[in-house]
Amino acid sequence: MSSPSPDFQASSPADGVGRRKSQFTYRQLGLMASYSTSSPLRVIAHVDLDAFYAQCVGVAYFQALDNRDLNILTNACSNGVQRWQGLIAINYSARDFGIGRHCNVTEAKKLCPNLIAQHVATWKEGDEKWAYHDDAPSHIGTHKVSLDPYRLQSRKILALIKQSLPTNMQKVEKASIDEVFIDLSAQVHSILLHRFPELTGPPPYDDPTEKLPLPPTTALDWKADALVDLDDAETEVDDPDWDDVAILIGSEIIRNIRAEIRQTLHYTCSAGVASNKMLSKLGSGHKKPNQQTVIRNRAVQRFLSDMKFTKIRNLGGKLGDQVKSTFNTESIKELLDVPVEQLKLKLGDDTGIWLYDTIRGIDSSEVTSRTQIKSMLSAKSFQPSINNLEQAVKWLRIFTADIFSRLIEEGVLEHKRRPKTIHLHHRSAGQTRSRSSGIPQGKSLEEPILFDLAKHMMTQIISEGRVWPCTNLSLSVGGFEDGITGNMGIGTFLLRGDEARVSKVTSSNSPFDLSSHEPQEKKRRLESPGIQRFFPKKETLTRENGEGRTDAIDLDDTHGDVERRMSDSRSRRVSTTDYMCSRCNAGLESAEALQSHNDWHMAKDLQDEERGKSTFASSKHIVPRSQRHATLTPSKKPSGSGGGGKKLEQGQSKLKFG
Ligand code: DCP
Ligand code: CA
Repeated sequence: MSSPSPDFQASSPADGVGRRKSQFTYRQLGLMASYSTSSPLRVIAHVDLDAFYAQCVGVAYFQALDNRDLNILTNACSNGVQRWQGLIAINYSARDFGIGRHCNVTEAKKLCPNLIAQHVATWKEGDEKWAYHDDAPSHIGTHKVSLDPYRLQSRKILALIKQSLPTNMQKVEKASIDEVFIDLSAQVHSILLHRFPELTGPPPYDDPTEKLPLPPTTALDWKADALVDLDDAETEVDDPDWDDVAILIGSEIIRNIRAEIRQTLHYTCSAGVASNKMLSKLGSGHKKPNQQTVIRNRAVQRFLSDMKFTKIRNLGGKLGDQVKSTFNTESIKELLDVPVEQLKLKLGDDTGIWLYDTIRGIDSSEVTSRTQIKSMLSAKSFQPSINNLEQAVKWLRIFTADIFSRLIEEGVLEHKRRPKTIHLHHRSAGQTRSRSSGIPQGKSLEEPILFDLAKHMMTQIISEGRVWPCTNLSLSVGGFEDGITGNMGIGTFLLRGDEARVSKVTSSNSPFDLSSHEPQEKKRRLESPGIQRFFPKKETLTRENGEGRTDAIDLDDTHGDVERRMSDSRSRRVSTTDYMCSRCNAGLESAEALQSHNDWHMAKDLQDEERGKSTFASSKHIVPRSQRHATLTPSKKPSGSGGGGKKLEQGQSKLKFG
């Protein structure tokens, strides 16, 4: 063992002797390397593309070398992307004219006559490929939005972000089509050790709970980052500690990544760098466009207290409304005065504690790289309704093309992942009929296979009679399998020939119907008014109903969809047969149904686990409260050590210490 540096020897025996120490321990530093959510030194970034669809249009023009529209790219020109008559993306130049998502195209053009409004790409009824159709805005009945062009750009950006990170440190979570979270902790940890060799040695007395030495005398140069002020903007009474240095390194990494995205792919984005996901997301939206905001731990209270809690993830919807009406305020500052007991009383224990932590900037949810899709859905509500098989088949062609292009993204052509089941839901006169089928597994999956299965299921539904007019059709695939799972080759999952054929199922026992087989206890949980009901369910679906947002992750609609399927099936109980689920004793009518049912359990477990992690992690008190306060409340260290007591500039750029 190498002997501790003289500095450590001087300071170890008793605090206060010799040089002051960091508030962080060797153990906490080490935890960064394993992305532990309990390290107070975590560095998390959120990157969000500015006016994303509008930039996609600019970049597309740029790539087509249309000089007129080079202006769009440089933001010198006002542009927006419309979906039917509404605007869904508006570049920042157009926003200067007061144009926002609340405007329709006519209103926007009044505000800015030179606005270039491009309609999103659409599938036209019967077409096999999406395209840009000038007449789409007035043909909502015969067109369906395609997100393919934006997904393609999104993929390129995500790939570039990953490439910019060390190969073994790519903890990146795609949060939506244009935003990602990146856990930079391990990379920052390795840079810290490289730049500050004094951190590499074993802790004094080999005790990992020993405090680190303070960072050396240096000035933290925050460059052009927007740095959130402290309570008293003119003073920085505390010396920088390793959390400040860690966040500074994180912001350097992010600045480089943003520059790379700009240079290589021509997109601007904004970012937030902080110690957790919630804060980093608030940071990326703080100053836009093309800026990054750093929220140091010491600035968290100030940053949050000026804010409305409805801006926080998961507090924008129903839960936010309930909190607002219960406590008669939208202000975080005012809500900070409400005792935790009161929050628990009014909102339930879990929600109360979660809220108490959240408004104090505490969030130990993990950045999860697992972006494994569990199901894909393509749907359309018809206004006016459709009335015959020919029309339905035209839409099924579009749905299969839409789903297949997403399957390609999932690596279906390279046999990385593929779905095992396909499901069709048909709605008429308030009644939903469903059919499911296994997807033949032995050979390469191709689009016509899905199309044929979809048509076959449609014909079966039609044979029941009374199916027109149809108000909604939706096609989905599920039961995804990796090419290789553990020791099991893909052969393990091959369906026998007869299993692959279309099987008739009733609505109530469709494997896609989350409610039909679910254990009573789980069903109760879904229906119970706990915190979960406020949060969107994370499935990857695309649904279009002529209103609202269409996105790769269309959360609210997914929720609605599950709810709808639950209530649809309540009235039709399953008649059970020979195949019994060992987990919940549900009876299934066939081996395939049982397998799909087991898939459902697995998917549900993963979903529960994922939701549990993201929403409840903080409420489980993973970080001891005492430690949280150490992180979040700048300790007023005695003056006389380092730069204590002096008036210092924002961000400590003039600090001298050590
Ligand atoms: N989108 C949509 N419908 C909505 C909102 C957004 O289809 N109601 C699409 C268009 C957006 C993209 O999703 O370009 C990303 O959404 P953001 O909320 O991130 O908004 P922007 O990227 O357009 O703007 P900002 O710069 O504010 O992030
Ligand atoms: Ca965005």
